[in-house]
Amino acid sequence: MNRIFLLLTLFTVSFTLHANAQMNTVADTVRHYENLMQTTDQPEEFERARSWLNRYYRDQVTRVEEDVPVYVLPDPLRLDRGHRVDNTETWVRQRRPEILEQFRTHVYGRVPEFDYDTSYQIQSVDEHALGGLATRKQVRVELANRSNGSDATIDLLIYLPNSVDGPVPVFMGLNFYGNHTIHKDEGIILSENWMRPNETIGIRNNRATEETRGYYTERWQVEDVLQRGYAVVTAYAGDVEPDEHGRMRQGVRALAYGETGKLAGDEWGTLAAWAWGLGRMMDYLETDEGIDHQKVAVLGHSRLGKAALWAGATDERFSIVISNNSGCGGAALSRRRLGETVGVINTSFPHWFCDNHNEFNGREADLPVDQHMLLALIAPRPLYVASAVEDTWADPKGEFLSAAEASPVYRLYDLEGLPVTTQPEVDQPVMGTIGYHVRSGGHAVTAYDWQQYLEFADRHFGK
Ligand code: GTR
Repeated sequence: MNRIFLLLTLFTVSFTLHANAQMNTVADTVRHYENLMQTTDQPEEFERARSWLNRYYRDQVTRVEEDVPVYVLPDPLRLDRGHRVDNTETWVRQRRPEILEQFRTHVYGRVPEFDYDTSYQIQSVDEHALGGLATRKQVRVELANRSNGSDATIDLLIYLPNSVDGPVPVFMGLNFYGNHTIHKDEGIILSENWMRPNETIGIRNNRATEETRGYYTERWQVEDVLQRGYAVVTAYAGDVEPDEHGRMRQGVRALAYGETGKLAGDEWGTLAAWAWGLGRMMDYLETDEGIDHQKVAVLGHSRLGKAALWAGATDERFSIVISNNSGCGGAALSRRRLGETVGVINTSFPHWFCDNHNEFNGREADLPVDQHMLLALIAPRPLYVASAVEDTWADPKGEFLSAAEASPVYRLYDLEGLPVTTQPEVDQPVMGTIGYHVRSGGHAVTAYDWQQYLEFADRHFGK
């Protein structure tokens, strides 16, 4: 009997030791690779660390509600020192800047100080575009930093509705593969810039081909938007900065660092660069007499939805903010860890966030903020969050809850945030100062989504 007991004890002890040793090995490897990703200047080494970590974090991804951990969200209406925020003045002067600062330091990164000059080149104007429906303008925004010799250009495509005497309200957003993808219109200049590989849509050798013209017509609904009296303004996100790790110096971040300058851990990633670019597009709109720059709705899909939200949070000139299926790092609550997680996104797209954000890989609960606070930064301006039911990677429920949890900040302004407290049924939009719908179908922007955005903008722009 004693011997059996001894054997059992020995077995348990050795099993526990072995398991602990294994756990240590995994934890050590994670730490080692996390460190390597931040410090190495060897591309192969970086890639080895990145892909190992990416597999590691992907293995932990959950897809079901039952696996959502118990979590406590930070309170948008409580100052870091603990005092409750119960008026808009304290919100504007203290709490809002506190939250912005936390997002800058730990999530998107701050834009450093640098000087630059701006000029605008009108590249073409056609007053009879789209069969006379619109005036098409193409404008190049030129940005240059004389002190370090770097420059960047952003090519704007603008459609103004001919049926309305200006100035007109606007829907503005970045696109994934060039301005010419949003419509078949042959007058749109084909982008010559670097693009992410995408054979299916006709990107060859990292460049757009004619095949891609009009590929994303559904995502933009140009005719409908114009017929409703709105202008459409877009630019290729890759003009602002190419969407690939290591290409920072080919976009606007080069303006700050030139060829050699180094990025600090709390300085901007690509999402913040895109958001900054949206601000430069807005600068142009302020100079265009055809545009009502008090009525600019900024919108974006997916990664560009994340950028649109951060643009809306940091630049209060955007008067409506729309997030389409923005998911992790966008509207969805990070602490739910359903679908894409912080660890997965930082190792899939290591250039999107600031380097400090990596500290929260697998540690969402330690973030001083969550994404409902990003949405709250948009208050009191109208905000629309759209999900798609099959887009589980973006956690539709997490996007909804985030909008609901931003509502108390809207209520501080005596505004109805989101008019409901439980997630509406599929294809049942709700519209307060915050709007929300979960559309049937998957990760996309569809005519249905646009109908809601137009309706929402009509209401808030008083049309
Ligand atoms: C996915 C990424 C998402 C989302 C999406 C997109 O690969 O995991 O965060 O941004 O891309 O932009 O289409």
